[in-house]
Amino acid sequence: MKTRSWLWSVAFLCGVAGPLGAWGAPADDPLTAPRTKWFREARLGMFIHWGLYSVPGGVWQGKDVPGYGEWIMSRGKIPEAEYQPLAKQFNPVKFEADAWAKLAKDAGMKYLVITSKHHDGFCLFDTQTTAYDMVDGTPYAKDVMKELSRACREQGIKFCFYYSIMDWHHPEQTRDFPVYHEYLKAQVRELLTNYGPIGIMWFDGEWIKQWDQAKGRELEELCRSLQPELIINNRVGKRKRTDGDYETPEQTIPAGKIKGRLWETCMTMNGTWGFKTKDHKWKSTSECLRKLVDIASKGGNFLLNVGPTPAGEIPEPSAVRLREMGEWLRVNGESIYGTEASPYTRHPFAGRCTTRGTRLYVHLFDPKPGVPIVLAGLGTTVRSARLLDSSKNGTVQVTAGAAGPSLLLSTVPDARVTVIALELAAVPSVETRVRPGSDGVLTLAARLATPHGGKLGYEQGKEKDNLGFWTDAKDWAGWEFAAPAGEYEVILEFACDAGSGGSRYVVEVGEQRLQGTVPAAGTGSWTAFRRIALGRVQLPKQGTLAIRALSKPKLAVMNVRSITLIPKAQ
Ligand code: FHN
Repeated sequence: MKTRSWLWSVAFLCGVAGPLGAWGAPADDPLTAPRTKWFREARLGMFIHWGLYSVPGGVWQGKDVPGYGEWIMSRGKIPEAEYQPLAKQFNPVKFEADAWAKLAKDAGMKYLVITSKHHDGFCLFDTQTTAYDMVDGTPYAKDVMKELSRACREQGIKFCFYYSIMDWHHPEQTRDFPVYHEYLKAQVRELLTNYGPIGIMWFDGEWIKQWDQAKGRELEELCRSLQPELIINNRVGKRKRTDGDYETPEQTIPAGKIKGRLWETCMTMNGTWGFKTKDHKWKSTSECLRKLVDIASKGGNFLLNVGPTPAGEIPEPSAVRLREMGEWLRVNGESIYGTEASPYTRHPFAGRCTTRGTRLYVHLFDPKPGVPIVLAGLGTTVRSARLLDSSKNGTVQVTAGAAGPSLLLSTVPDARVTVIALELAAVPSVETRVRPGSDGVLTLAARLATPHGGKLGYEQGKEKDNLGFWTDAKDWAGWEFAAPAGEYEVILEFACDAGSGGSRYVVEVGEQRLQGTVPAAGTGSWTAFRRIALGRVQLPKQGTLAIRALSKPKLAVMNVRSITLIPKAQ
């Protein structure tokens, strides 16, 4: 054990302050600590799943094996004795560490996380703990991690390790865990000793029953004692909010910011982490960019995966998308890197926002020239506006309005995501409460609602400007409002396909409830909207109005375009 780590351990045991807080936890706050500054600004990283599973590429004995490519040993029920010989075929003669690091750089990625050891137990790094590794076990016989860590440092990319706690290869992982536990710690020591400064230890496979919170804490303590600047993900423990430095939602983007925690969404670019020869379900560059923007608008990072081939090449469809993302970021990156989350929890337009002090970046998805975009609820004065992409010499016209400033584009430089930088008179403040118009009528439009649940959401385009996909009766929608207190008539504007009628619903304001039933015959189609008076409510000066389903006998409850509240005096 290196002197330094021994001292840290002694210091820790004597209670001397070090990089450690309570047993393994950091002494600092990851949300503000200097050691996490690069991560909080990075926004985009490359995930790499590469190993023996890349050799079969999802096919075993001529048959397609379902599921992720890196799970082929398990999903294909391949005996260890038949899987291990793959090491003798793993000879990535086309691997070029510099090319991988340069592609990450060209993609605008600030860090790279690679599988040092995945669940199959094969080690891509040179380890003294087993011969089941790249150097002793393959014809390639070189330490690819040494090469890649060097290349990343030369490109200014943070080099990071993924490491699986679960290990299908080590016989003691299931039989005599303390033996395997020492093996695991010895390997983690090697990873944090032999490859220079490491940005992140990205643990995984923590779900095994032999792993628990205490072991997670001990592993954190070991990692932080070896590299005090290291960032560790929450899967070092059991993914509790106190485990590691940040949360790791996978293949999904949270509905909003994760309060009190740094976070990073990891996602495949097609349908698999590890290489599969037959998986061509590639996300488009536009989808990847819009996911990056959505994640940045909620203050998170995007860890986007590539699964290299057994020969050591990054699949061309991945490389094309990464280079196109990099081109977009070279023009618009100031609206992503180092920004803070949007002031909106619900964006009243097709797009997202990020902020930097008094600057508000408005990211528009597929905007149309000459069609105004209303930043409803933005109460801060706009001083100036400019397109980040000046390639089309476009202009932005800003008009103040009762609901909020509106933006008018003369041209659209990039339909995928067009970014407008607004200089404001102060830090942006958004009033998300819906207010009545000058006529006193309070119109709760679908685009201003907050849907709750996994399916119900806002639909826009063609004849759609409504809440739709209400296929889960537990989903509901709410509006925050501010209006003069008093009695209002409630008008619901809804549509329902002929075959999906009969649902019962309720509109609630505080304790007041107005119930209704969707006609059995619906309204004719999902876009044949009809208005119906539900009754009267007493509105408080501000509050929440909710619409919920009480029953859903068919496919979906209904589509909702708006709920209008007309003051009694009218
Ligand atoms: O089982 C792994 C999977 O193979 C992949 O590595 C993902 C990436 O985060 N993690 C686990 C599934 O949660």
